[in-house]
Amino acid sequence: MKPAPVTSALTSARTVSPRTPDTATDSLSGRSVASAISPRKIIHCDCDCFYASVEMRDDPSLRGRPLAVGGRPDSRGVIATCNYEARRFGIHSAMSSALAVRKCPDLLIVPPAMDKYRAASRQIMAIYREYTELIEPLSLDEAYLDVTDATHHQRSATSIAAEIRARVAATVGVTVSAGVAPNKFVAKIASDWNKPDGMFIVKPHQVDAFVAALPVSKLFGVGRVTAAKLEQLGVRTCADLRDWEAVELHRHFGVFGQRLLELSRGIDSRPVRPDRERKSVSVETTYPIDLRTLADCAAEIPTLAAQLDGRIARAGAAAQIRKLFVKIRFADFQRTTVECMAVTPTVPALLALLEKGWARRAQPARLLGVGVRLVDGAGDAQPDLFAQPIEDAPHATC
Ligand code: DCP
Ligand code: MG
Repeated sequence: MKPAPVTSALTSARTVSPRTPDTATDSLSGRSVASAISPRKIIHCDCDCFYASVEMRDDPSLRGRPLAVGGRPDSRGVIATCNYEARRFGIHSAMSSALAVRKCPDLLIVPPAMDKYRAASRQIMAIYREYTELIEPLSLDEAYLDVTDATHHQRSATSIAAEIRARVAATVGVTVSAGVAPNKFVAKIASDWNKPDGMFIVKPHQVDAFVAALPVSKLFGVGRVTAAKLEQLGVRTCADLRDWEAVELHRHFGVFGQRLLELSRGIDSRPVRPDRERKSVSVETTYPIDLRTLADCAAEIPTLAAQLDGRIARAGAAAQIRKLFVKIRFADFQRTTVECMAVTPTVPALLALLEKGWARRAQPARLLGVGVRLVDGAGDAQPDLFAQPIEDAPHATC
């Protein structure tokens, strides 16, 4: 659902009040005091059907026809991604290749060539670095850029984003979609708005109206469970959420209630965290109802393992795994982590770790996480942002 046209500047006051969220980022991002009191300029860049774009670049005969990158349909292969022609048939990442071929018998599936994708990613990140040091890669094909203090193009983030898109297309041969906004959460949604090969700008005075029309499921940290709970409460859009009292939201969602309220008003003070070495990739879920038994926990492992596989693939980190771990937070908030040496996060290995961890307290669990630790110095200096839980992220800190 697209938001209503953004027409009024009257709505801006709550969202972009001069000092509120951005001052919090000051010490973390090292930004000047002057820039901290005006809205930030964040660009979220995300390549279009990244692996498939690289393949089409290298073999133009693949263009204009349904193409996927992934495993073979006859050996339980999975689709890593597909081009937009293939998406018209309902094909998407993580679908089994066998099903994809049933949906589109003309689909051509090529095997992944990670080295090529890593090389393209390095080139793209190098272009970003010409505009700002404040770059936070989220995966091989996705990054936040804080260009608040960038001096290019008379400080126009829109022009910077346009130039970056043109340069990546010309130099690397793939298209990047971009979102420009005063914070990460809005920039990320904006980059998806005109995909593929598009750009969407949300100016500070437009944030309030833009966010009001968004479904709550778009909010950072709102996964299926929270979205369903909100739906039960009659909350579908951010505008619906704004009608709620903080105390009521707290009653239903704990500390995440406050976060929900902020996000529904377009407030997101998370700084863009520049390159840190990526040390692990993980996913975790906080359950709305505690998992009472070991069997209940075990039943969740295949889902978590599948999510983890997707994250590892997106991070291009499969070759760098050295350990697996399972994290459990029990009903009494005590946390335990069990790990073992391994190079593949298989379900049986994760189940064995779960059993060990569970035995330490043997009481209901409110959160489960699974992850992999990577070899030291691995990757392209990308951060541990995959540690961000897939479902209901902020719950994990309650
Ligand atoms: N990837 C993967 N397995 C998944 C999801 C993604 O291997 N379950 C890989 C292939 C993608 C790349 O990560 O090309 C980037 O992931 P995105 O989610 O950004 O998807 P795309 O770039 O392919 O498509 P979009 O145009 O929607 O961004
Ligand atoms: Mg992408």
